[in-house]
Amino acid sequence: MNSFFSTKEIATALGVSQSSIKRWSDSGELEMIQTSGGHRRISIVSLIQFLRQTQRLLVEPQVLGLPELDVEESIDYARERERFQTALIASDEAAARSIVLQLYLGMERVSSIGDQLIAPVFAEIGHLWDCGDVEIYEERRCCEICSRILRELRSYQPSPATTAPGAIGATPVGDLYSLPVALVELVLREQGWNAVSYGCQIPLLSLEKIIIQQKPRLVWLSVSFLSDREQFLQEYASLAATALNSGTIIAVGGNGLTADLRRKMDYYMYGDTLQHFERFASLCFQLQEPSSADSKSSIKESDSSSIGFLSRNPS
Ligand code: B12
Repeated sequence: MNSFFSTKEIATALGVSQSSIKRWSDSGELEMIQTSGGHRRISIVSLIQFLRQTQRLLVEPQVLGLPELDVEESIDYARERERFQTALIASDEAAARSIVLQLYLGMERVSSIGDQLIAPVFAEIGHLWDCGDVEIYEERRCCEICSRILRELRSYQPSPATTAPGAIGATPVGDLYSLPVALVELVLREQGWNAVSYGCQIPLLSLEKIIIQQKPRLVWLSVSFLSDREQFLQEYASLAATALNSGTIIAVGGNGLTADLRRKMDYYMYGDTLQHFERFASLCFQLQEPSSADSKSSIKESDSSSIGFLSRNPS
């Protein structure tokens, strides 16, 4: 898929005149570059952000390699879940892609798409696998299709500002669940974080090294499956201590973190959903760099999505 388009292609896709495109570019609404040959070009990132901000609809999305979008329909997640599940299990990638892009271009936040579409549909696919109605290879194919769609969404997100706070995340060793950790990265990048996911199966000691070297403002851990809980708790305790000493805020989530496990862990925030996390992350985004001295007292004030640490020193 092209990442830069001419004003003519964009005008056709939007069903407007080229002079409108030039006007939006001159007013700064639609970012444009000029080639060395003096030709105006618009990146897909600028266009997608323009469409999200102006809620303008593409009348000929195929000109830009984007799927047909149902312009009339209002967002109904129950209907979208049914359609998304059917498309995934039928390996109809174009239909699955169109459903997610429609929501994204419709200004739905990534957290809503993750919590209200992707998580429940995959929970259902998991249930169908458990009942033998879906084969392992079908479940895997659904994951691969969804991973590609999330990668495409990431390619539409603007690059973070050079001054953006840093965030890193991963899943621990033994945890092969790639969708939730990728979704958290998208939620953070949508807020403007310089968020980088290290993907699956990262030794927590390795994450510690990144914290010491890069001093990110936030580290997130997505835990869907643990092969050895005691070993995880040990390694996690060391990670949390390093984060604490570096002034790095640690946030965790995932179906693998049962309540009894969480009681044995230290963290700033546990999120059942991405929408919980999104609110917490937006507060952390506005924060001044917490100095390591500040964070030298115990992390966990409360383990729901209340932002305990902001009232950590009520005294
Ligand atoms: C896809 C899948 C896999 C795939 C993942 C592939 C991939 N590329 O990602 C693979 C093949 C790895 C897999 C393997 C197994 N799986 Co599996 N798997 C699933 C499935 C169907 C979907 C999981 C998923 O990605 N969901 C989509 C994400 C986005 O949703 P989510 O995980 O719920 O995350 C949400 C929240 O938890 C939260 N969140 C998650 N992480 C974070 C992080 C932060 C910081 C925050 C704030 C929030 C947050 O936000 C998300 C969005 O709302 C689930 C079904 C289910 N109920 O979840 C079964 C499921 C989890 N698997 C199951 C099982 C049993 C297994 C195996 C043990 C099977 C086996 N015997 O081999 C292995 C374990 C292997 C391993 N070492 O990991 C069972 C678990 C049962 C149990 N009670 O523990 C389930 C529930 C299926 C079932 N119904 O039985 N699986």
